[in-house]
Amino acid sequence: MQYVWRPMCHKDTERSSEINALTIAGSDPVSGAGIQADIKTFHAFGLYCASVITSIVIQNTSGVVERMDLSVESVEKQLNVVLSDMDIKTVKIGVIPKKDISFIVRGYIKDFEYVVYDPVLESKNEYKLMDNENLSYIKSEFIKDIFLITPNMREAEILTGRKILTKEDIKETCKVLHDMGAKNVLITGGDLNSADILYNGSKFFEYRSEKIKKTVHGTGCTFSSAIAANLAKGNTLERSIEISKKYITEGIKNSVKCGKGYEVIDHLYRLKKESERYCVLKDLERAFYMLKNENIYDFIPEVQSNLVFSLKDAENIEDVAGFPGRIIKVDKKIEILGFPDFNASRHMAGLVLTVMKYNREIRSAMNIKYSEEIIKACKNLNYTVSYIDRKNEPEEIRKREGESLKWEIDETFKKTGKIPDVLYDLGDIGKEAMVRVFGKTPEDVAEKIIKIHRLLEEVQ
Ligand code: PXL
Repeated sequence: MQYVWRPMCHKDTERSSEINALTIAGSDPVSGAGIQADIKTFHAFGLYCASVITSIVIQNTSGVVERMDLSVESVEKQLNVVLSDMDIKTVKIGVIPKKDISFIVRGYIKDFEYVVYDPVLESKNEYKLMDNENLSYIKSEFIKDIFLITPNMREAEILTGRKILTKEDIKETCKVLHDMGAKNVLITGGDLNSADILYNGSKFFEYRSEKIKKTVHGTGCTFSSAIAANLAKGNTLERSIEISKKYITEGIKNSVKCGKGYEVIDHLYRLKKESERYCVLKDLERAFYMLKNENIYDFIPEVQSNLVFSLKDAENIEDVAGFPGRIIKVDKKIEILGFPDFNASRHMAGLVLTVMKYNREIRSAMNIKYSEEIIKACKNLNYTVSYIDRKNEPEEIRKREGESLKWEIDETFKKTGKIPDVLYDLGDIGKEAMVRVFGKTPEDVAEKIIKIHRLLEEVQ
């Protein structure tokens, strides 16, 4: 099933325990892992996240240098004030450095619906984040109250004392952790290039994603928080892992180089992307009304027009928005048949994607009617204008639907070394002559077209 991003709106739920979550973990001052990662992740999925700190982990993107644990009293006081105030049934637990803290935490989470535990034992630079005495307590007692435990392979080895060399070893280790008391076990398989494996006491499930060759800070915490958030929203465990795997893969792909060491996952990438999509659609709508006010109906060609705008990191035509059904001419006016949307124009979207191969800043384009006067006006306005002769178009390009426009851009760039403001061709048998106006934004394109229109009106 296609995953559709849907942050939870508070109206979706009646119980406050479905909108609140808690993280009990260590603080990461560079905000990639720990408490900071957890808060961002829960919020990215539309939940409110309270945070109880167990330890201040002194670290930056290069690694941990020291651990300053909070006293058990301060952890208990934090739990007390938060849980006497907020209705919470979902918790994600990360770093618990000491046995006395584990003991107190255990008392508070007994009645929780979902306890997701990421057993953080050491940092990437092998700094210990849990005392040995606590490790024994976690293995013998703490694990019994856990709904889902999410160790990586190294952590699973330490918790069980078993060596993991094969996928079968991962499965056997899942069973051992389940026998130790965890209701569900998810061992992340990155270190062995394996899938992540979930064991629910009776069945195994495997989760794979495309491989991204980079080590990013904060992935473990973020993955387990995302799973907890999705459980709280009412998803099954299997679905929660599936959604979280996609979320984390996107976060890794778009990681941020914020310091000198490892890159950090972008926890809020989805929200940034959603707001960019909204702005792209709104910008198109605004530009359409600029053109409508100017009433450029006489610029609309026989095949009608479209105005498109692409997302910054567009990869395919689904990332380019335009007007469904095009911009049309009716009764000496321009009209649209629907509001701007993504994946609404194949030809013009393909054109802009090709343009962006050469210049990532030019993300918008519109096709208008060809006339000698329009081209003359463009030149008078000092626009850069390129002409392409479709007679030179190779037969194999001509035969393939949608390839001609891309060929025109490739040829233009080969010839001039740049993307012009305006590209025109004089058509061919069965192909109308056409002018395409390019710009950084739809407003930029609309302004260029409006200037042409005004100049022609002055002349008449
Ligand atoms: O990624 C594990 C982790 C979790 N939480 C905190 C950390 C680290 C790793 O360094 O510092 C607070």
